[in-house]
Amino acid sequence: MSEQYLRDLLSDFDIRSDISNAKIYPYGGGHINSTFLIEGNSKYILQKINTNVFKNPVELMNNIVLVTSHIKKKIEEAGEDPEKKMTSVVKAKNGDNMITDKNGDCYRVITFVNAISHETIEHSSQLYRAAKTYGQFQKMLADFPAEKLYEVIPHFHHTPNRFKNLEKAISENESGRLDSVRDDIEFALSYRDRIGEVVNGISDGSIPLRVTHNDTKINNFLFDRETDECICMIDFDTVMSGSLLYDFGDALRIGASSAAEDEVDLDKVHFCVEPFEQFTRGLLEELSGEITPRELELLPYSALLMTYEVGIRFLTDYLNGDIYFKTSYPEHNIVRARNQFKLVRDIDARMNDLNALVKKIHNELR
Ligand code: ADP
Ligand code: GN1
Ligand code: MG
Repeated sequence: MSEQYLRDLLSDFDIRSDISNAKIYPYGGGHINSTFLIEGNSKYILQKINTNVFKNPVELMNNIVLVTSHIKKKIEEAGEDPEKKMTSVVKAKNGDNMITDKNGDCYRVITFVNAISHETIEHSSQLYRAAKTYGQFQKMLADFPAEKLYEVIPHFHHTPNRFKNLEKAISENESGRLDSVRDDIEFALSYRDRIGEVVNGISDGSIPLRVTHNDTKINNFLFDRETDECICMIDFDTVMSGSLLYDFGDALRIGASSAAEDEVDLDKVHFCVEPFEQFTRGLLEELSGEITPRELELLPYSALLMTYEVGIRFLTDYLNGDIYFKTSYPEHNIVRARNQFKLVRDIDARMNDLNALVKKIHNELR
């Protein structure tokens, strides 16, 4: 995709400000889509949607428009400017939510909220503010009709299903890398009996289904450049029915890690209690009236579960030959998997402390 190619694509979108001299460059650290910043008088995000991952981009874009419009309406009702607090999909000139080029590739333009994301956190208070933003996101979507959402990736956070995918990847050994990851596989398989709590809770009704984000890694929260206030969430590709526990756990697996998701030196990778405490406090301040006893009980477990789940997804992708996540070098996925597994060990070792901490915060807020 040359710069000129992207510039030509932009002329098909209904962009009202002059971007004829805008600079276009790759932006952000997402693992799925190809993201570009359009920097002219106004800024925009241009993304090539990864249609290997998202097989139904029209339905996906419809979900995003429905969810962001619903949220913007709530922001407006609260007397604030929705354009400053939430992203919008910029329509194509033909009225569609995206364009499909002659190669069948799909592109979308999203407004740029004047804020930045952090790949790792710099201060644990950022997690408190992120949790508040997440809690408000939950509240704003509480009356959203979930049946209007297309299930973009079925069983996205069904961990036992992810486990089966790992077993399949092991038996197929598509990449020929199996022998080099025996220890990692042994670790992953040892959790077989401990990964069903959330899906079981959803089945028996103790865990309610809600409209959830499903990809709450910390770089999907935007923070004000100057004040570091958490402005909003982005990356609504996976908004679907799900459990609050998915979002809680997923936010903490990077948010409470001492290091980047692909830090190679595992001595530098720890699960930190302080950001966990901050996120829990922020979330419970917003949602303690809504959260069920079983959800409350499983908050620490969900950090373990979601970190484990992503770990086995990286391992699976490594065995499959790096066909899902973007990678920058051949060992990238196994480095990520080992990093996540180090966190899993750490969370597991601290589970009693984390459980006690959640109870303490809950009691304080009652
Ligand atoms: P991916 O699915 O690949 O993660 P994202 O939509 O999360 O794609 O975008 C990748 C990164 O680009 C984000 O983590 C963030 O840094 C940046 N980004 C995306 N959309 C916006 C936006 N509207 N405003 C500001 N930054 C954005
Ligand atoms: C992907 O798109 P991004 O980079 O925000 C992935 C998440 C994983 C994450 C691991 C649609 O998130 O599920 O947790 O990588 N998104 C999708 O970092 O698979
Ligand atoms: Mg993202």
